[in-house]
Amino acid sequence: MSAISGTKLEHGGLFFSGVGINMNIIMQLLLARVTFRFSCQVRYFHIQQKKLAVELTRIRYPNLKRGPYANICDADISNFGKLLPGKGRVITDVTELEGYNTDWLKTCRGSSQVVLRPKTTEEVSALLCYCNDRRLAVVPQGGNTGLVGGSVPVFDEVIISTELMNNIISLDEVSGILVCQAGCILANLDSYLKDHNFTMPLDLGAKGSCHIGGNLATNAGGVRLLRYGSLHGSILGLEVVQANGEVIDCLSTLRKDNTGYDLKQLFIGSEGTLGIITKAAILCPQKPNAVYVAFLGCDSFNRVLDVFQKSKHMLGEILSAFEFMDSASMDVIRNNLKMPNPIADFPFYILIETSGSQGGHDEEKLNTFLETMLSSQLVKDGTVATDMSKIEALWSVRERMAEGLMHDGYCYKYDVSLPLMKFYNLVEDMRHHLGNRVTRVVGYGHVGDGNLHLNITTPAYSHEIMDLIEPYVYDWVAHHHGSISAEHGLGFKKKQFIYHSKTKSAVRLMQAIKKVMDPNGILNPYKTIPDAS
Ligand code: FAD
Ligand code: 2HG
Ligand code: ZN
Repeated sequence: MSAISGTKLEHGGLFFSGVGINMNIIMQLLLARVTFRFSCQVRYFHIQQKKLAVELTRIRYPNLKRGPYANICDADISNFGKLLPGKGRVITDVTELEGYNTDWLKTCRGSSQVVLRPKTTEEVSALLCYCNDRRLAVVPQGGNTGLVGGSVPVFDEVIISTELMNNIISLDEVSGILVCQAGCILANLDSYLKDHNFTMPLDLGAKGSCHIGGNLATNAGGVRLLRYGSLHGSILGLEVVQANGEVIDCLSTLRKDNTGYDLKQLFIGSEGTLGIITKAAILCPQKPNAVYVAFLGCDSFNRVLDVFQKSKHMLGEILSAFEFMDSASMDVIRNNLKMPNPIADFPFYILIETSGSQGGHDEEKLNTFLETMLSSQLVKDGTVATDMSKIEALWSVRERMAEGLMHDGYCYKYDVSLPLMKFYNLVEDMRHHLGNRVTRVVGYGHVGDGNLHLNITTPAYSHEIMDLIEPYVYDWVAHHHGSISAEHGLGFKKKQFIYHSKTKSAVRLMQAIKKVMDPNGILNPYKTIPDAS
């Protein structure tokens, strides 16, 4: 990758020199806008599954017991073929199954013998009705980019993939309401919307692979949550198929609809345990006309927090992302991905994005803000990108962290919410706790949302290291009144720690809801909530 050559930030001001008209900058901005549409078609890298032998989950976790489900037989495969006629709809080839059985992190591997690829809601309904009658356990799967082992089987569950459910159904160009099938890839939806002057209210590093159904099932957060809020607010309606095959049509496209319980909210974040999401109605914001990204260096985490506070005050409504990473994270980018640090070395880095409707207005605000940050020494150095290729280059330093960490071998991944004052203490404490037994302990994440990504790596998986980290990390988070899962969910890996963030009575209610909606427990067993027994 070539060096990033965004506009250099210097105290006293090369950047956006003053408030007067600067033709050079206006040309740059115009260019950025013109290239925007084209670049978004190609900007996303598809996340590849590398071919590595990953230990089977049932072997790595020998205490697990397979649930009371039926074993799949030849007659089932043949019946699936009748329900899904045509080529490539029922996959049983062992080599092809590998990718569906293994999670993106290469930490969980199931041994499912079949992947089913429906195209319509009716087909999903027929498949679930069949599996429920036969007591065959099922894993719903979208882009398989989940980070908590929720998207792959633990034993031999049938995989129902939404890959072929990728139709955009409608876009209301007045209200910005998009209706689509669950298997649409997030980046494709965003590209489509950009052509119509809208954007998705959600953005994350896995956008080139993850499906909107998977995003909803995990209630994914990502880098735009600070601006557009959680999916609980942007989703107007859902169509979902229940475990017994019954279709629940809550696909409202109304902004206001207070008629009875808001059932769609139950499915958002339910990680495939309550139903399979087949369609969604999404309220999409207007595409911003002007986007700028600043990448800044700071001396301490307290300075990062000061800059965050000032950015809310001074950038106000145009602030669309506030991300941070520490110097150990930058080492991953440099050493494992061979990408350059866009600025000089600092203990902490901040990525700030602004999105607005008027370039000149945003430019003036950002300029004043950055001048203030530099003159007050809260920020020591930085670079600003105004055109799309440089903006993407800066974002990739942050967004490719998860990929970079994988080069170390095994990654112990924690995604927690913490009060900002305690936020970085966890990383420091964990470094102290683990000493030189691990390759590295890094901290980065969505400061704007109080969401820390703590990652620890070792050359290979080690039970001893795992025992040192868990439950220590969860006790730490609970002690500081945080959440043990901010945005990735609980999936397979974190389900037993739910009590660190939820009360016994809350979990009991979840179990009761699960029992009503999936009495045979066929939907994504071994995930998200502990069994009632
Ligand atoms: P999958 O991984 O296939 O499935 C995830 C869960 O949803 C599983 O439990 C599965 O059973 C269930 N599921 C999938 N589809 C359906 C459906 N149609 N109906 C019901 N259940 C279903 N997450 C964030 O929140 N924020 C981030 O910033 C972020 N960045 C990431 C960056 C990278 C590089 C990677 C690899 C992952 C990142 N993630 C992030 C995690 C992941 O991308 C999200 O959880 C995403 O929403 C998962 O979507 P998916 O289609 O890949 O779902
Ligand atoms: C991100 O914000 C994702 O980049 C992944 O949520 C976080 O790698 C992680 O821990
Ligand atoms: Zn994240």
